[in-house]
Amino acid sequence: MGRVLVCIPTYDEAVTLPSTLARLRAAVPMADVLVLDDASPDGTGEIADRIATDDPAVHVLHRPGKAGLGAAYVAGFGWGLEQGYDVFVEMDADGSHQPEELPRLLAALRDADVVLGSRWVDGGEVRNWPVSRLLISRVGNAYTRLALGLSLGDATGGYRAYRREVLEKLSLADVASQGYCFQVDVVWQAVRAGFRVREVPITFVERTEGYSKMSRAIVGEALLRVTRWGMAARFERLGTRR
Ligand SMILES: Nc1nc2c(ncn2[C@@H]2O[C@H](COP(=O)(O)OP(=O)(O)O)[C@@H](O)[C@H]2O)c(=O)[nH]1
Ligand SMILES: [Mg+2]
Repeated sequence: MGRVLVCIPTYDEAVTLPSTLARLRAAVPMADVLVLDDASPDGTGEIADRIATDDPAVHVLHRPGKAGLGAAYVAGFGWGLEQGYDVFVEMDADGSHQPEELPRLLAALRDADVVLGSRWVDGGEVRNWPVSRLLISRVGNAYTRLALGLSLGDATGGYRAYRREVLEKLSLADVASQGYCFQVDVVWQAVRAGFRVREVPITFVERTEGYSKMSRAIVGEALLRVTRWGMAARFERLGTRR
């Protein structure tokens, strides 16, 4: 398996991060952690620094300001590639992605290059989401399947594992997506590059503390970009048929 780096983007997660880190270190002690903090006003960065002082497996990357999940991950992957990690994990700080499920994701990486923790395959589940969030996720995924021709249940989820080779091959610097369509962006690139993508069911548990950074702008960005990628792919196919 090699060296594993779990990347955790944070913005105002002072309340949720400590318990997530503790659970993660207990569930998968062999994995290192990189917290990607966008100068959270609530002091998440300092809390992460304090935890890192006591635990050499925990690292913190401080970024100058809120720039979206995608930019934080790109920076984190770059750091990890430089440090020579073999496997990269994406995980939210708020406890929605249960660290106890990570061993199953990592095991699935044995015969895959990308493993998606999936809410929308058999055995997958979402706890405590209002109908509005369930609808956004289900409709968003259905639209993504239709527009891009992807046969994935959950292309928008953010609990994942990648082999190093995937992140090396993809042009991460070209990933312009800021919000959650970063997730679609990366898996779409990975599929087109011929990597093996596998889904494993997860139970997503909505946070009980802190607040969601999901916004209309984030959904709008995803809709726009997915539509554009889908149309570009269709034109490409038309072009090669001629
Ligand atoms: N570094 C960074 N992290 C972010 C940003 N936006 C969201 N996050 C983190 O991304 C994860 C998922 O965000 P969350 O608000 O829980 O979204 P939700 O689960 O879709 O409601 C959490 O760990 C957030 O702290 C951002 O702009 N920068
Ligand atoms: Mg959340």
